[in-house]
Amino acid sequence: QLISTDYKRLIVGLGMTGLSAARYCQSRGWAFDLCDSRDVPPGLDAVRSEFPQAIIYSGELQADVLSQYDELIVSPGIAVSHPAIVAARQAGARIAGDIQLFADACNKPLIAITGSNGKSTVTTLVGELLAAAGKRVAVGGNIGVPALDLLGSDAETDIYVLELSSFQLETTENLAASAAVVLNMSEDHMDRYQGMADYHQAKHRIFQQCRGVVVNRDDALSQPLVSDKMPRLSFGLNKADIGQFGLERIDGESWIMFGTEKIIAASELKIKGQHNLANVMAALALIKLLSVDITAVLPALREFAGLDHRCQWLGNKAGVDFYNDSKGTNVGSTLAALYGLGPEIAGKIWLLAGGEGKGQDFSPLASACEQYAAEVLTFGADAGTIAAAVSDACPVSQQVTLAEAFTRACTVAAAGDVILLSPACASFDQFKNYVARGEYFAQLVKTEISNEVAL
Ligand code: UMA
Ligand code: ADP
Repeated sequence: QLISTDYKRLIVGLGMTGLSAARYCQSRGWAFDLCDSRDVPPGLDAVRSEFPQAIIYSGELQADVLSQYDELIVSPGIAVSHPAIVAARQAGARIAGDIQLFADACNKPLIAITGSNGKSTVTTLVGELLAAAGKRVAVGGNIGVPALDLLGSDAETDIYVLELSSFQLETTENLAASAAVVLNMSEDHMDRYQGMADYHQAKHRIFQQCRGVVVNRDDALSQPLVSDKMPRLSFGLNKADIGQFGLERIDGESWIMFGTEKIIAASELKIKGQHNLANVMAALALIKLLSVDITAVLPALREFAGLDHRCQWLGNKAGVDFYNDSKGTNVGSTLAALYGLGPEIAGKIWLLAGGEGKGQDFSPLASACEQYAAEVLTFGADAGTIAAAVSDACPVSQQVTLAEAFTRACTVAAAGDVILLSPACASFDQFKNYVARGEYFAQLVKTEISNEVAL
């Protein structure tokens, strides 16, 4: 890259992404400064000693400061619509993100995955299937390891797999993925977007300069505007055409098919629910686009047990099953949990939902709750909003905390029922993150179950 030595870079945000970008720039010998909108960014002293040459600005982002720079490397937790960032852009600064820096440097095949739900499941599964096919694979992005950190072991990597959020895509101009997918689209992050069109536009940046696409036939909003000549594989919960993935019932069994070829029966998989069949097909399609032999990875597919906090079975007490779906942070994921579990159980679901609603419309929950929920027990900041959206469809009990909602559910659930935490909300009003919320719930369940043993 021919860039003048006085090209001025500012890394905006001192979270995981900002620090990985700083380390990356440092490793390349590029000068940079740092800033964070918090008065006291986390780990400030350590940052100061790791990057002694950088100016560090903290506190509310200032237009006059940001506008002095040629390039801003903006972290996903900061909206690019922030007035100071808009001013810098108008003053001529390039607005990039860590994923753009990664794309600029990456010269290996890249599988890029976004969508409203299922990203982490599909990303992990793709990683495991590629490893089973003998590929040296590096997995990261929104799933947890910043993309730039993966480049450290580039020499030992055959394929990169990135989970990408809409926030990361907003600051990415030309990803040039070998295979890219928008798994599905439903409302999320409406506190950061003007509406679905805006959110859709951010997600679809994943297809910029891509060389192959995977398409969800059941979701028009997932379908890319790319040339008909682009290599393309589709998946859907219906019968597949030749050369596509789909589902078929054969002798009473649901099968994942590739055209007319049987690939794997749903009963052979450890992960359950229709949404997970879609996830499996998406993963198979992504690796097939990279010419990986899918029959070779079927043993690994059978072994894949899914991730914690996603419709995870925790145990049973007196015929009541407990499920932790703390990663169900939007309406679409909670619907997947209700439609996934509802038809499989003898009784009804006691749904624990609530937290920070991110400006979502909760009304799509009503008909699934009417069909499958005994009661919706709401808690947290948006307890009232959710209650109002579903109260015409099913009984509702509004609580303050998750523990209170759980205690009530335990007293009223009967054998054959399920107690499900699938909040449809972010956790930040009452927990550090969805993991902390899920672990807290798992502890409540553990205590409840061990009480029975003690009796
Ligand atoms: N923050 C400020 N001021 C700043 C910088 C950050 O207030 O100047 C706040 C943000 O508002 C946010 C927090 O600090 O609440 C973290 O923001 P960040 O951009 O520094 O985040 P990172 O630590 O770099 O983590 C990010 C992703 N986080 C977000 O997009 C908010 C992580 O995804 C991701 O794993 C990581 O990069 C590595 O790529 C987490 C996430 O919640 C899991 N993602 C959202 C989601 O999945 O719904 C999009
Ligand atoms: P993401 O990384 O997009 O948040 P995860 O795989 O972590 O996706 O799953 C998040 C939530 O979405 C969980 O509640 C999970 O059960 C649900 N989910 C997973 N796959 C799908 C899908 N294809 N459609 C709808 N919901 C899904």
